[in-house]
Amino acid sequence: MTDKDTTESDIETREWLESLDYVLQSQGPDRARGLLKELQIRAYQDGVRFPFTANTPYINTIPASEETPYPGDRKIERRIKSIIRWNAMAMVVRANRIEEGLGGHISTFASSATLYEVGFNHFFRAPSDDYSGDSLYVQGHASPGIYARAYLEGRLTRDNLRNFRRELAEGGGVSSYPHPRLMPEFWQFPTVSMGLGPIMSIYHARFAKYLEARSLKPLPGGKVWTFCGDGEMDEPESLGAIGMAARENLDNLVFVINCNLQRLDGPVRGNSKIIQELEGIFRGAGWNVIKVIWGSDWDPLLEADNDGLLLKRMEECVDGEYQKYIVEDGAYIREHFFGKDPHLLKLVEHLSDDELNHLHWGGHDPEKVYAAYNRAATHTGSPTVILAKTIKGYGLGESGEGMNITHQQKKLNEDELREFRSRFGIPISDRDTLKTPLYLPDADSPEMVYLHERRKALGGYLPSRSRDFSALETPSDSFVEAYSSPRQDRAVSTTQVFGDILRKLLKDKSLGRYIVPIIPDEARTFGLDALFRQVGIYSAVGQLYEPVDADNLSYYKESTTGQILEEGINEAGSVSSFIAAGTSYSTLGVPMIPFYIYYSMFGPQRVGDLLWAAGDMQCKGFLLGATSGRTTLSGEGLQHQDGHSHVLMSTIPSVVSYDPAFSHEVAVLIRDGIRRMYEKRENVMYYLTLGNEKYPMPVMPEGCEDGVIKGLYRFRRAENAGAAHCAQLFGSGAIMNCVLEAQKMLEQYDVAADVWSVTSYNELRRDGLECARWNMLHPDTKARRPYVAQQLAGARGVLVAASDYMRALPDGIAKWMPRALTSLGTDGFGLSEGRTALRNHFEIDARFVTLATLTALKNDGSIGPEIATKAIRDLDIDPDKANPMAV
Ligand SMILES: Cc1ncc(C[n+]2csc(CCOP(=O)(O)OP(=O)(O)O)c2C)c(N)n1
Ligand SMILES: [Mg+2]
Repeated sequence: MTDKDTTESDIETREWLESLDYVLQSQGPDRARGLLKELQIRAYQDGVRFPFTANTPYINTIPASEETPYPGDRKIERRIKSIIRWNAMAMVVRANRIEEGLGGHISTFASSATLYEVGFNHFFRAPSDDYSGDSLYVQGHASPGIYARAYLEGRLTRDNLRNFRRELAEGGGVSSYPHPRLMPEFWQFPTVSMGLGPIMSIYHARFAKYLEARSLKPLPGGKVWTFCGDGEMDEPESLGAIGMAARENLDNLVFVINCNLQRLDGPVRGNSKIIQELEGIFRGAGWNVIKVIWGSDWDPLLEADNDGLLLKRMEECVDGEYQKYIVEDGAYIREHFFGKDPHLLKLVEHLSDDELNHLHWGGHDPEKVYAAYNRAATHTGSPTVILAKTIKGYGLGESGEGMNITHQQKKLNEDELREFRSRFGIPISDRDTLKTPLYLPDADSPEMVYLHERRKALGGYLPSRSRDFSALETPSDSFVEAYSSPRQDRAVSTTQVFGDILRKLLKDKSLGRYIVPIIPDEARTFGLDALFRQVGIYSAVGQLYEPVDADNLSYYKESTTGQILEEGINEAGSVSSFIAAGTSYSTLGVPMIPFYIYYSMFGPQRVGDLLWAAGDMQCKGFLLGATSGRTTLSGEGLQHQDGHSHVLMSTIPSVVSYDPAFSHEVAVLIRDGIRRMYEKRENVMYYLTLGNEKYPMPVMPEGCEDGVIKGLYRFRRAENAGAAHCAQLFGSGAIMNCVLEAQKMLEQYDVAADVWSVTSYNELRRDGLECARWNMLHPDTKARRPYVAQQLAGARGVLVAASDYMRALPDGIAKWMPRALTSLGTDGFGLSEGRTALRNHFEIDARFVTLATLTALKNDGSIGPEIATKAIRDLDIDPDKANPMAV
């Protein structure tokens, strides 16, 4: 190309742009859009192909001309924000002076102070008599800023802030991050495990719509505001459900992504631009995207950018360069950013280096942030994401602002403290500054008056968590009676029993409407497809088609008032729904009872962190691990056979877990769960494993309810009480049948064995640990006896336990047993085989229970080794068989 060509194409470009300007000015954006579309079609017809882009130019989505005037007092708001900035910084610095390594973060809130403050002053509405209240998912590491505001509001004390990260200190402290379990009247949502806030908030917003559709939401409204980090968006959970949010038109949801371009180690996307990348992803998913990139002082420059050179420069710079402009001075910005083109240099020749250095980014400009929030708050039809460009460590001075180390910065030196103080105008003397005191303006100062007025106008203070809800009624005794004497000629599985119970509960006059069945595309596997017709599957749009199985009794019925949440193949989403339902007693003002039924293998080992967050959130509800048991689920193999979910569940303190064997046990436990969680209002979750092996269910032994709940009861005494030897056998889940069979086999070896049903090793262990602790702390009083020890006090003979789970479970209570315990279990990887072969492989069938019992008798000298050897022969056990634990 010659110079002449360049000039000609420049002129041509300008002419086209001027035409566009003319159309825009004279006929408005709709006409301009139509014209561009026409052009695009014509070009396409003529063979011009456009590369795919979901992006808009790298400028603010809302042009300055469309901004609404700022309704607040900018000056006072800046003062309030500055004081909050100072106190947030001071609490972290002080904590680390008291105890080195106590941690805390300064730079996250420093970058997002404006994002929060505009919200607190103008948008975040608290619950009131006629409004459900907004939900705030705060970036976990920004907690000091939220505490600092609550301090000004008088909701936290000076001591609370001084004891940041020292919750046990005198006067009470505050937790490191948002933890509803630790601060149950303050925090609602635990967000610090990155990625969980975004996905939980999406399902929370959807659950609010679900409750509305079912006319169960007590109050209207309630926006969900989710603050996340740009680095956090790399978590698969952060983006994993955004398609669902768009599909469900969640216009009650606003994501605010704090794009400070940095994460912990360095830049989020040094070589490209995170805002553009996220814009493409969210627009592609159907979200309303609002970019807040440039502050107001860039407006005149963009206005004067007639030839688009500034925009071109903005587009070509990568985040690594933008980060560099933060740490360098104005001269550097002039040379490296504007210096690329003489026209650009001319554009800023009226600005001093200092002014160039202080050109703001959008996320630090209240007017730009306000415009974005205002549009998000009024937008309908889809969720909104605001991508706000900010500076990590804003205001922390040279060693903090924009530096790669800033995330970890917990200390400021003397100069930095003074600079921070002066920059934000905190009225503290030079000498006092070094002590980093918390600063509280007088109660009647304009700042304090304004701050309270604004919150009053918005209904009260946030974040704030409610604990209250009206208790639900526990089902009556007849609920269990229905399962106490089942038909003996019919074999059923515990999954079927559960299905029956669920159907009954859904029909229950008082409880029915509060039940939320949640299924990740496995209803047919669990025989629950009849529920589709009975209560319908929730869909925001109902059913726009005639289902192929419309003639069937249990056809696939979708409905706007459907009760089932059918989440598709999505355990993370399903657990998030479970959390939304199980915490709605607090977050949405109505106690809902989720029953989340799933393949037990894809429980805690797949979504353990979300379940941990559920515990933190004081979630209630029932988790049903179906097709459980490493040998009970036959054929499926290594990646399906769960022999350890009870071990994993035992790590979550608020989970109460059971491995029931019989129908009466399932009924007793579900009734007890409703009683504890919804009548007594305990914030625990129930975990029940369910099997798919069918067998006739026995008659409920009289008086066993207490034992079922505590974890153990004698199910069947030996019929050969006068035998030479004794044993106590313990069984759980489907393996109870193997144990009962062994009881019979042992008769041939002159052993009288009692059989116990162990519904929960975890509960027995919890009780044992509690007794041991109490006894340690009260040596001079009568020692408490663990329940298991009490029950086995008079029991004679050797002790043998077998379950479809790892030996760690029975071994966990062995020390409270009267004698040594032999445990059988399913340690090792699974394999695909039939049930019988699997139980032989894992050495837990009736033959092995028999052999283990005889071995224990041999070990205590009751019988000779020849009897065990004979049993090996009688029972056709291969002593050289493969070791299931070998890898
Ligand atoms: C699941 C998980 N992994 C790692 C961390 C540790 N971590 C805490 S903050 C952080 C960086 C956060 O960066 P970003 O999301 O960009 O937030 P910013 O502080 O920059 O606003 C990391 C890696 C965590 N909290 N959670
Ligand atoms: Mg970041």
